[in-house]
Amino acid sequence: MSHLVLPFFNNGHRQLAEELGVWAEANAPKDEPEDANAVSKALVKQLGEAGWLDLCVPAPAGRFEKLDVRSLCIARETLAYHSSLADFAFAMQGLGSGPISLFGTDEQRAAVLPEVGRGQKIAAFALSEGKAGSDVAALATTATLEGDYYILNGSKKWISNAGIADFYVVFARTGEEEGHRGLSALIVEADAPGLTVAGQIDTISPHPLGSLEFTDCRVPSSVLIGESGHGFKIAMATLDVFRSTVGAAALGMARRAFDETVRHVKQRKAFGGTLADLQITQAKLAEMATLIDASALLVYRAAWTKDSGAERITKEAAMAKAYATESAQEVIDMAVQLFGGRGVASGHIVERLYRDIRPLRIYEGATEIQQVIIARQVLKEVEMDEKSPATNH
Ligand code: COS
Repeated sequence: MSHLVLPFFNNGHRQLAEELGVWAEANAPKDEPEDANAVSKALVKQLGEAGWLDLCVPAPAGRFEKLDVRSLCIARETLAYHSSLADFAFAMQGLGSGPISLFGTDEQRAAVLPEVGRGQKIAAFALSEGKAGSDVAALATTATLEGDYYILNGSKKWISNAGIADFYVVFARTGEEEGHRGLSALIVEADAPGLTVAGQIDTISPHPLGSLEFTDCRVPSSVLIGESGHGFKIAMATLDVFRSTVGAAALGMARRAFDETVRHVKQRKAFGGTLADLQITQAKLAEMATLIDASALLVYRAAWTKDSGAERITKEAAMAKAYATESAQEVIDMAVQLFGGRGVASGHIVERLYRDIRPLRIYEGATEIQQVIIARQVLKEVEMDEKSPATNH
């Protein structure tokens, strides 16, 4: 991880990368598990006991006063290098409790975050629905205030940790206004009456994923996070923080594919030498190395910008997520190609990475959504420049 010498980082970050790397090498699953739910649950416990999940929540439950996005990124990059499921287990503790960390009251934080940070409570972020994935403002699950309770009705789909989570941060329509201004975020315990897990979803990269059904699900009004009607912005601000970490996970996977490939091409005999002697191979290695370094710069630029106090890193995080995930897919594809037949054999490390990287280009906002976000921010910046007196001579 040569980028750790860059001025984005301090010695604490470098030490984290080294220590977590040693831990992951020894503890992360080496093979794809038969039962992803059970292994994920065990990984949360293991990560918690080893003290790594305190990066996912702010102090006093966590290690840092505010979430340190560079540490989250280093952790995801390191874990994803070894196991996409270990990375997933870590990441979901952060994303699932993120709205509480960023917008919760002291009471809400105290009730949830210490256990999330110790791996004793599993968190989940319940935003997507069957008919509202990219278009968050179209979500239809309702939360109707009746006295001191919200009554939830509707369903959620593609929810990571559905079935193993202890609580869900649920985004629902509270109806203050139409569209994005009528949503709120609520903490719903997994055993709330009226909440059922409506099925697990199998994917090309197995991890806990499923649907939720709310039927007159009654929760106390004290579970509201932030202000009523501000759910859309809470979701977006949480995603701003965690999207750069998705880029970091992609970076870890790309790096693993690259390292495996370099080892392979240096020893694989072909045409009287090794694959590495061929200029066509060298061109691929050059492309892979450059995509990886460019991704690292974008990911850690976004993380550093947030850690340096920026209120929003919407554009930087979207660039990091889109570029690093798309580049990692390209890098891993080149790795598969250079491994030849072995690269597509079930169970080979690059075959697994080829499947593991794919969902990252979709979840937490597909690449096309990141492009929309980047373009809107760029246009907004140009508009502001045009209005600013300094450029209006
Ligand atoms: N932080 C704070 N506020 C934000 C924000 C952010 N990152 N992004 C948008 N907002 C605000 C806007 O400023 C706007 O505020 P006003 O009401 O004051 O005007 C409001 O939110 C609506 O924003 P926008 O007009 O951009 O909303 P759209 O409905 O056009 O949707 C996209 C925007 C497409 C970007 C959003 O729906 C999205 O991110 N979709 C992908 C969802 C996703 O990641 N799903 C995966 C689920 S987790 S696995």
